[in-house]
Amino acid sequence: MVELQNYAKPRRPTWCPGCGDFGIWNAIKRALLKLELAPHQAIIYTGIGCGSKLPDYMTVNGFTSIHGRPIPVAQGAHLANHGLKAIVVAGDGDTYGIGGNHLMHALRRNADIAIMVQDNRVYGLTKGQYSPTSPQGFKTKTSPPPAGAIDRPVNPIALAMGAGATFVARAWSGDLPHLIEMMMAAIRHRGAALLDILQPCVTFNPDYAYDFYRERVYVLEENGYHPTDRAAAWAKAHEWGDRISIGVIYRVEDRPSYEEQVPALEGGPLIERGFREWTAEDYAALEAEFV
Ligand SMILES: Cc1ncc(C[n+]2csc(CCOP(=O)(O)OP(=O)(O)O)c2C)c(N)n1
Ligand code: SF4
Repeated sequence: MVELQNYAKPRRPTWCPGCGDFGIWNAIKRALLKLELAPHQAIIYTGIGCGSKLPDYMTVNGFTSIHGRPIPVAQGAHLANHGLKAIVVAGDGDTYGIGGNHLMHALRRNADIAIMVQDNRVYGLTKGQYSPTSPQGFKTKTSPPPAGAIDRPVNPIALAMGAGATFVARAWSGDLPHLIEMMMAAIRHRGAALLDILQPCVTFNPDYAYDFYRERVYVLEENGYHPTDRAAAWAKAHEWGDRISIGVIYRVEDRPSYEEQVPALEGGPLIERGFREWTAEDYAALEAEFV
């Protein structure tokens, strides 16, 4: 039987005290445990960012890609071994900025990956530049006063719905039981799941920390909300201000994943099927065709 300590590692996170990454780190271990996924049955792909250090601090398969690229790396690796649960954990800069193109295509393909975004609305690791989800007017070294950030922020929920996502949810790192539920639902989902996790960066974005979210968030599941109603979900996607919903905002249940539709994967994960030795005749046939 798997236990919580199976995911533990004797290494202390270097995150600032109070960082929301601690909640995400605690929640993912518990979500894997509740799903009875042993460390060798899942893999966490990350990019580069404060939060992307997460697999360093737990026992699980991990793949640190480069900034903005964990999604395509996960998609490729998942084609080779779709028997392993694929989870991407990366920052808002990583996922909605430099990796935004990859996000869109993974969602429309319904690639079987749970994408969890540590959305602190700032670039943490590189010391506080504004990010795609930073509010207008946010003043940083790259969005200096008097105007601050001029761009309108990305709306992750509407972006994902527009891209054809079949699972779109929001959680926040200060509500651990609910975050665990959302992570479990995202991992269980058949196809691509986007889970936007509101996460305080207490060092570079202190105005959007614990008090801000605690005063505003409410749980959709407790309010009779049905995530299969697209029109209601679209309206919910644009609710942001005094009230911020957390929960599954939109879900399509009957669409097959990308991997389920790839004919070459019908016989099971490629990695388990061995490799055929190439003969001299195979090479000769290839040469005759292309040279
Ligand atoms: C291709 C590339 N561009 C830029 C960087 C520099 N860089 C590293 S992390 C980062 C942003 C981190 O912000 P985010 O992804 O939101 O994660 P956080 O640190 O806030 O968790 C940037 C711009 C890089 N490492 N590689
Ligand atoms: S800089 Fe921000 S995101 Fe990075 S560890 Fe510190 S509080 Fe967390």
